[in-house]
Amino acid sequence: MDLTLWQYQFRIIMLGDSTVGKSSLLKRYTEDLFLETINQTVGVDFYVHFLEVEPGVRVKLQFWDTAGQERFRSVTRSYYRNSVGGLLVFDLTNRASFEHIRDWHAEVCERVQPQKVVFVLVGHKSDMDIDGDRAVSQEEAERLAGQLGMPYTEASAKTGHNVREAFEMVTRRVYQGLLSEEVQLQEGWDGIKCAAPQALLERRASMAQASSTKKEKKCCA
Ligand SMILES: Nc1nc2c(ncn2[C@@H]2O[C@H](COP(=O)(O)OP(=O)(O)OP(=O)(O)O)[C@@H](O)[C@H]2O)c(=O)[nH]1
Ligand SMILES: [Mg+2]
Repeated sequence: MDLTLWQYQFRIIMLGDSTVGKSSLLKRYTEDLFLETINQTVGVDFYVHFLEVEPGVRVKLQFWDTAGQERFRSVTRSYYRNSVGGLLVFDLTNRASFEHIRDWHAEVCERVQPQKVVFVLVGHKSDMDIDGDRAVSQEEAERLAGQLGMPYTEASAKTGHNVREAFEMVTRRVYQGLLSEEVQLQEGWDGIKCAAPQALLERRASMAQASSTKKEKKCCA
C-alpha cells in the first residue's frame, strides 16, 4: 500500500505556554524520540503522521507546533483558523501553565468563530509526579476540562506514557464529528481535506441508517 495515500487530512494545532513540552510530545509521537535539550520553537514548526481511524480509512495528520512564547503570538494566531483539532497542553509541575489554559482556549475560540476547534486537554510531564512535584491535581484538571467541554488525559513525552493515546483521542473526536456532521467541510477552509467526498457521504448515510434502525428497535421493544 502507498503509505502517502490518505482519505482525510486533519490539521491539528499544539497550544500552551512555553516549555510545557508541546514539541517534545510531537517528537515522541512522530519519531519516538525524547530530547532532554530541545530548541524552543520559533514561530511554528510542522510535523506529519498517518493514522488509520477505522479499517481502510487513513488520515494524514498535519501538526502545527506553535511557539508558546508571547513574542511569537502574532505568527501563531494566524494558524488557529485553519485548525480542526487542538491539544491544549500544560505542565503538571507548573501551576501558571495550567492557569493559562482558559486564556489559550478563549483566544482560539474567539478567533475561529463561527468555526469550532475540537480539543483535548493534556496534563504533561506525568513522569515528574513520582518526585512529588505535581502542582495540579487530576481532579482539578478534569473539572476544568469538563467546564471547557473536552476530555482530559495525562501524558509524558519522556516515558512515552499516553502520548499516542492523546493524539488518537483528538483525531478520533474530529473523525466522529465529521461523521456526525458536527464538523463540516467548507470551501476555502483547510482544517480538513477529504480526498473522496462521495465516500464520506456514503459513510454518513450508513451511520444515519444504523442509528434510525437502532431507534426503531428501541420503539418496538
Ligand atoms: N520531565 C519531563 N521533561 C519534559 C517532558 N517533555 C518535555 N520536557 C522538557 O521540557 C523542556 C521544554 O520542552 P519543549 O518540548 O521544548 O517545550 P515547548 O512547549 O515546545 O516550548 P516552546 O517551543 O517554547 O513553546 C525541555 O527541556 C524538555 O526536555 C516530559 O514529558 N517530562
Ligand atoms: Mg516547542
